[in-house]
Amino acid sequence: MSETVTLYRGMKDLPAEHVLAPGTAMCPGCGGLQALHEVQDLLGRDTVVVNAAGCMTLLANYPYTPLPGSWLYTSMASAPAGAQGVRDALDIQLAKGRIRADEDLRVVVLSGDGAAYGMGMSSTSGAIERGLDFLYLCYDNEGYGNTGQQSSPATPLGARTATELGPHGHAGAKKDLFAIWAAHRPAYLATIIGSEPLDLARKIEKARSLKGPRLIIALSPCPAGWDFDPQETVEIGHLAVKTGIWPLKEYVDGVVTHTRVPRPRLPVEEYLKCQGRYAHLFAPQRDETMLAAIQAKVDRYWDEVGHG
Ligand SMILES: Cc1ncc(C[n+]2csc(CCOP(=O)(O)OP(=O)(O)O)c2C)c(N)n1
Ligand code: SF4
Ligand SMILES: [Mg+2]
Repeated sequence: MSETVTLYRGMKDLPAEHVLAPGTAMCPGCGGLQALHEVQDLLGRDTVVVNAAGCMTLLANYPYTPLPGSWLYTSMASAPAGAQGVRDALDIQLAKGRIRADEDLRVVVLSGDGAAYGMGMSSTSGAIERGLDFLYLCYDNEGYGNTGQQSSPATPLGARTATELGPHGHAGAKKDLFAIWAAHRPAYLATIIGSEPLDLARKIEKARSLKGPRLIIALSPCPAGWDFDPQETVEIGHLAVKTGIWPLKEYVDGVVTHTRVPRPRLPVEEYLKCQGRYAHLFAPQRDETMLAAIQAKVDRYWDEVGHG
């Protein structure tokens, strides 16, 4: 008896009744998913997504992909190595004439901050060093969201997480992933947020037009991990930009440009006070020392980049 196995290239090849509505497995108001929706619309079908374990992994139900292109799942540490394998396979197919140039696919790593800022750093550094032609999209919800919002190397000062429930929240500072990538002199770097879709669209178009290692970091308001009402996602995104705690910027040819300079800059408290992860800074009494430290950090950043 013979059995026919059908290999699907992506959602576009699926019978309509099997197409999953993207986002059905995710928390309502997920800011990471909002950014991913916007980015996927711009990247289109000719894309292979290499996904490191995290919240977005829940989107895929084998053998179906949640995005219009293809989907490969890897361990947290190895998505850039997976991307190298996919890129090499495509290059071999091209060289052997098995696919035409117009059938080539774009290779995209999709990971959370735990993978991008931490566990996957070594394979990321190696991939950039080799000049791998890939786009790395990090949705940064500032913690290990999928496993209950434990602290990650992207958790900001003062935020409470499942592993830092003390009176002052997280004692460390958010790692500067943008600067770490910039030190490798990649082809392109940018920060985005789903609540600023025009800025996001321009940066994705720019990234699409370039070759080599490229990074996009999307701050991703996370109702479940940051403790806010899901309908506040867009407003919290706006406040992240208006208070200056999430600078929107890009890096091209060694030059960093800020694409939105918040003027006047709102006090950072406006952003902090709408999230339960910072509630301990306001009640039962205000933690003036920590609030001042967070504000000073934001002010120092903008002073240093000449927009104070
Ligand atoms: C080496 C390793 N340690 C722990 C886990 C369990 N784990 C799965 S997803 C996840 C959180 C990943 O965090 P992040 O990359 O920020 O993605 P998010 O869950 O926030 O989307 C963890 C710790 C794992 N898959 N591999
Ligand atoms: S935990 Fe946060 S990042 Fe993960 S799906 Fe829920 S809202 Fe999105
Ligand atoms: Mg995360």
